[in-house]
Amino acid sequence: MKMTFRWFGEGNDLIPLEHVKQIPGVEGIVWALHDIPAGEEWPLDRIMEVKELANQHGFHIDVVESVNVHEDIKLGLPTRDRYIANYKRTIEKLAQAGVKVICYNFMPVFDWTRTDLFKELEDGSTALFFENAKIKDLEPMELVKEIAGNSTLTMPGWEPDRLQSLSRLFEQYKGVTEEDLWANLQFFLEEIIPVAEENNIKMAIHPDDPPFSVFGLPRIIINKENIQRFLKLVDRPANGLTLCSGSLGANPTNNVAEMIREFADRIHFAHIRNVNTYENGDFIETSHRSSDGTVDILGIMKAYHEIGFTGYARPDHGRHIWGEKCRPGYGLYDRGLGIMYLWGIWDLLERTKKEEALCYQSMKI
Ligand code: CS2
Ligand code: MN
Repeated sequence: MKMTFRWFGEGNDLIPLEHVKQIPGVEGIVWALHDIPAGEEWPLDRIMEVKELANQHGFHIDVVESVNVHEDIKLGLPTRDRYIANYKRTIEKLAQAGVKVICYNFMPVFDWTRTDLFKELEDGSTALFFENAKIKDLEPMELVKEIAGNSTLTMPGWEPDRLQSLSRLFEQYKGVTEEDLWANLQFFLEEIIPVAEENNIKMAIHPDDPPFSVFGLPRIIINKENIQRFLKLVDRPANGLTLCSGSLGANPTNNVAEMIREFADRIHFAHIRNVNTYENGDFIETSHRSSDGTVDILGIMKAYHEIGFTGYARPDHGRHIWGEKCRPGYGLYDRGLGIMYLWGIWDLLERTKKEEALCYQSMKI
């Protein structure tokens, strides 16, 4: 397992890379050019700047999260060709810089969706929260004010350019069914996967967060059956997954450990985090500890260990603790704690495996 840490870029992240370096075992930063609008080509000199900076701090830049997909591609509009051509050129440039995995998502309009960014937990920490009843009463624009208006930093998935055209986008998605979205995703994959292959890059789709329809918009990367279908759209290793335990775990019927075993060789990037789900459909993000939420983090780590996972991983979101002023969901402290929890489990699994092998050997003698 190659441990990484999401970092938003110089001047755009409140966490210095020197501090990230102090978390044990972090090899690389997960990054993006967050100011480039979806659909535009990423300039090589900007990519190289990030690489240089990361390398100076002893990090690699193997994983990009995300190269966002323009809405016209998801909508299947004729204008998609231009955006797909740009996407291909971005893949080529990222490959030139040594990038190995590109994370992206195919969620219409909104990326991750929550109703509160700073919901207080019993211990005084705060975390991202999704309130099912609240979302049903909200207009999309009200949610945007609640979310984007509550953060001084631009959050991934809530970029101003995306939100400006919100009402037009909702108009455009009227009548777009899940099957339409599948067809548009297939078209996109058939175009870009060969380019990814030629450039030795693995594409890794992020599941929809939450894994069910919000505001009546279609969502398709939501459960085991749909992921099986996704992988067959273009049945090649370069067409793979970012398996996000927190996103999928917001639906308690999703068994993430089982998915890890089934999709093993197609998981290029592991997002590991916990959420606590409630019967009324609400959920809150928690610490990584297994017993703090309803996602079986222990079982998930066992599954990764069992398949001999050598891909990239990162702690996903964290709570806001110890008075830290940070991006919603992306503080240093709780993600640092999360990494140590994951290493604790992983190291013990490694040790146990070695001891068992020794024991087996001595039994044979
Ligand atoms: C997120 C998303 O859950 C997550 O990892 O914070 O914004 C994620 O980065 C995108 O959906 C990936 O494309
Ligand atoms: Mn995730």
